[in-house]
Amino acid sequence: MTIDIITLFPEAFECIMSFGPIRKAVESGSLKIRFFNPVDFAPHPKQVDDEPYGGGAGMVMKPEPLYKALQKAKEGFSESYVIYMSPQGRILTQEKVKELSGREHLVLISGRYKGIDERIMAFVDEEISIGDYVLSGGEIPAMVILDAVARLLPGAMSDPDSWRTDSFEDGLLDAPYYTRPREFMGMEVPEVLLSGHHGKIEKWRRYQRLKRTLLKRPDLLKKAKLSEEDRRILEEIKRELGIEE
Ligand code: 4GX
Repeated sequence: MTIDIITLFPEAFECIMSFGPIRKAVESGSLKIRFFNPVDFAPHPKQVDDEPYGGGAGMVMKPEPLYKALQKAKEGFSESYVIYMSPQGRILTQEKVKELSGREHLVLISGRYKGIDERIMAFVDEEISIGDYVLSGGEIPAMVILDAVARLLPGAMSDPDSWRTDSFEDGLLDAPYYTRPREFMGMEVPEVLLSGHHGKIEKWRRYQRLKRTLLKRPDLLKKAKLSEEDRRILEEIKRELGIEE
């Protein structure tokens, strides 16, 4: 797939492209990343922002350079999906990341200042937010999408099966992990993990995932894919913890 990023600061992406799954996805040929800087599409004197009509503090990104950058990015693609990174969008979820990873061409618009001229929204398919806080630009949100999408592409992960156990894959948080040494600062690794009994280990992990999700992110349980057995275990955990409903 191709991910195009429209930004005034393409250099900001260098560091995350230089290591890890993004680099691997690019090197293996499953991902192509390109940058389009609105400055390169602005006539002399290369002005990309201007004062808002109606007055008020802050600047707004002018529509023409953005539009031209967008048209250039879309050249040669029959189907492009254009995303504007903005706190007004729906909050990014793993489900959305998966959907995006199946597309042929994404264009991510990273705005600065107060935002972009509203008329550019006519060319945007979706607004996506990475959370309810205010950043100084859409670059970090675009990097978040880049990272989350790239790691799902073939060739991005050294262990391609690893995503199967990711948190959110079935709507639950992940189980706790332990590695060597067996004893650390007086704390032991749970016995079951050393038993070599795969059935028991899977059962323990499922139990831990359900318990963690209940305690740390109970909101996720409403949408999680739960079996009858899961629901029975959850009731048991609630009884153990004395949680009433
Ligand atoms: N998740 N920002 C966008 C410009 C802006 C300002 C107002 C629309 C309206 C953000 C986030 C985010 C900072 C990117 C402001 N756009 N983007 N930028 N949180 O905070 O995605």
